[in-house]
Amino acid sequence: QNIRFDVDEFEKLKRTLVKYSCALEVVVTHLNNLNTYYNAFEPVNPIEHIKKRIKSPESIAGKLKKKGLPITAESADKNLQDIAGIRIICAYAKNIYEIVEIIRNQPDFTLVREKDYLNHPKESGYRSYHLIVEINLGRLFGDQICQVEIQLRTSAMDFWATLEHKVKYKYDGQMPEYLSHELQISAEQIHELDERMYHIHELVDEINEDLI
Ligand code: 0O2
Repeated sequence: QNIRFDVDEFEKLKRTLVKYSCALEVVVTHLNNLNTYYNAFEPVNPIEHIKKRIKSPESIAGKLKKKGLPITAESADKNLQDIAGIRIICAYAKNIYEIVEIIRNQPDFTLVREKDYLNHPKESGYRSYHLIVEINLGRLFGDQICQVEIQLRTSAMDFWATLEHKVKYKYDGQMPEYLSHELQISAEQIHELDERMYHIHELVDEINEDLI
């Protein structure tokens, strides 16, 4: 739909986004350290990979418009919680709760919101675990608080969400019924596949234990 910030607001937004980039790096560093820890000291690393992004100005403007909010830098800063976003891809859904627990207990972040779309999937079929954490950017930034969204999902859920997002974007939110139905069915199949893969993983673990 090409919603944009006006020139002055765009300049202000660029400055706001610097703050979010710094916050994103702080949180990513903690998560990368967790990844390093698992690789070095634990027999299995539940984290497959970590992705990060700063929401584009077009996407910020689109989301503000959708929510009926002013398309200004101040409004984005005040109302959007996912300007800085991190996605942690885990092998199995069970691993996600383990990582969530670690993030909850991380003293450098304050957890401000959690949504469990793993056990409570959206009507679309979307599954993921969402956390919003706050960090203090320190003296240089006048002790400003900044929010970062962390989404956790399996590779299969990520595959589904990426395709569904593309389809939704293509139809500008007006997805034909047959496509949303197809996507709901595939979301269920992906969920079953995730559970089967975990079952196989557990069986292999049992065999390994018997061999020891
Ligand atoms: P993008 O382009 O991925 O950033 P809020 O973000 O709090 O204003 P809401 O709906 O309360 O809105 O937040 P929620 O449910 O936690 O969802 C936020 C993000 O989760 C979305 O951001 C998507 O990334 C993802 N998401 C939520 N529902 C779906 C879904 O049905 N399908 C897919 N593919 N992704 C979903 P954005 O800004 O919408 O999109």
